Amino acid sequence: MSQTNVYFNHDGGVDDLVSLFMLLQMEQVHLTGVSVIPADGYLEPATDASRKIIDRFGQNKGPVEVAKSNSRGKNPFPAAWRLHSFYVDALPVLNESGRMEAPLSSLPAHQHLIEKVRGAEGKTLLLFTGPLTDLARALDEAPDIEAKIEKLVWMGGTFEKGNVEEPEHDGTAEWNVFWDPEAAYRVWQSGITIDLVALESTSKVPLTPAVRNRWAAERRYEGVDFLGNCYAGCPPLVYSETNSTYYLWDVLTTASVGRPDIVKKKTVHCSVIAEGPSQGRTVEQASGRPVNLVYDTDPEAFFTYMADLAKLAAPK
Ligand code: AGV
Ligand code: CA
Repeated sequence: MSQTNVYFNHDGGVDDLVSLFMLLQMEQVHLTGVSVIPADGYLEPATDASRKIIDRFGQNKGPVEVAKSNSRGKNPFPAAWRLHSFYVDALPVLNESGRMEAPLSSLPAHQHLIEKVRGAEGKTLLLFTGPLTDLARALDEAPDIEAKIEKLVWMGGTFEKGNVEEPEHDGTAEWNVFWDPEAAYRVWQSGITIDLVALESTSKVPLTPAVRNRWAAERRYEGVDFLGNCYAGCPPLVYSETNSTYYLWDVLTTASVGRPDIVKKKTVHCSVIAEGPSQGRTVEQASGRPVNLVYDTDPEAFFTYMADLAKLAAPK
């Protein structure tokens, strides 16, 4: 089977780490590298958890190197969310062997990305489930890589209500853009094709008690049990949305790489606001650059795909 080169940069949230787990189960994916930026998580536990997930659940992939980012954002994530990275890193299933074998790169993430894109045979698809800081830096340092990027699939943005609830902000932005609005602005200036998995689609896949029960009922599969355990630290949607309600933002983004048929896309011309009270907002604008907005999904097909992939992690 022909494989697609995929380079994955994530920011250590629960759904970022579950995304890595999912990617490792996709047979059509050749994972050329992983890097971790300390935005919605802390660097050490998010990096360690990534290496342990590759060790424990990367049975079908060759060695996958992990790199740490030295990028820092403009608007920090709430610590309460970032602490989830310690929880996943401590899960017993990831610590049973007592070892960490997936190689750690000595390069910072943005240079690791440059190295892996340049070194790949053919083009590479970039999957980003956190802020775009490392990509913006990579493009500044090595403009030649643009020609070798197949496209960027990014969890970020919205053209409806944002999810940033912070003083001095008007609430119009999505968090991954808000953390480093200038980085998104920079990537928008490039010629890279962008698939934008925005809140329009991710809001269709909240974590709910029903989803949890579905995983619980199939916990005899080690991979499905892993999903349930990862999300046990996240508040579900029961009555109405709060600032801590969890959606499967990044996992839907990752699933759209393996199964493009479960999402709907349309072209939108837009730009990114880099400063002021709306910083991080993505706005529709006739003069803006085109992106493929992922605006809808079929939740049932998505959750079925997710569980099916998880079952591959530990065949019974
Ligand atoms: O805005 C969504 C992004 C996704 O990449 N992250 C979480 C996902 O990893 C930030 C975020 C928004 N609301 C959150 C977030 C919440 N309630 N808990 C944790 N992270
Ligand atoms: Ca994320």
